[in-house]
Amino acid sequence: MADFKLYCFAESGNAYKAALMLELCRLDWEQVFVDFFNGETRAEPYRKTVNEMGEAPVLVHDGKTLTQSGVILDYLSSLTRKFGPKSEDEGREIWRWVLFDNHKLTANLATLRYLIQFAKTGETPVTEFLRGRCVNALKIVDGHLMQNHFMLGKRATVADLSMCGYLFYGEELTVPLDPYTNVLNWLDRIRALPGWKHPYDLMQRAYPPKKA
Ligand SMILES: N[C@@H](CCC(=O)N[C@@H](CS)C(=O)NCC(=O)O)C(=O)O
Repeated sequence: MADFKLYCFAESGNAYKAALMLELCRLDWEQVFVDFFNGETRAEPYRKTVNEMGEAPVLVHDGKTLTQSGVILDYLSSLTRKFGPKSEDEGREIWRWVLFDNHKLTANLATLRYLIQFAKTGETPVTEFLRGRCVNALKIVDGHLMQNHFMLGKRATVADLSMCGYLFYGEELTVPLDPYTNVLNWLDRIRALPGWKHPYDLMQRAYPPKKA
């Protein structure tokens, strides 16, 4: 049995954040497939026995169950001493970007992609609104990266691993990334980290859902 178990599925950029960290740290991990598109995370057994919040990712290690990708990244960086802060100030700077990511970047990118790619809503006032929010967040990240190779400067940290979570899904996002050249260059730098893999090469896909 692997040391780390990650409840995940390949379409989840949130799960990817954790899977990428496990991979970059060369940890011994295995996937527990979450059948998201058949409603597994919303069903009672998952909420009762895996995650009361009804979400993936969930990391199980050493008798502990951790949820929320930011917390999982923080846990793994403390454990491995990789991609973590070198000082308290850096620690706060990492959390500042992880929170921005969860609230402004991932939240909007993930919801927009879900509606268009998986729920097949087509363009609606809601998708237009979400795309505007994505663009605002991307402009902020692009501006920050004008002066910095990674979010905290010269070194990749879990802030980068959190923030890149959805950006490798490319055209599925339906938000063209071409205007954000600093973001594109930063994604290239993340892609160049030893051990980097695309989400679809790291985890099993849940879409299209097999009939339950
Ligand atoms: N803030 C959470 C977000 C997790 C999240 O929203 N996960 C999605 C998959 S990407 C999920 O499991 N959603 C379940 C649902 O909406 O029923 C994190 O960073 O882990």
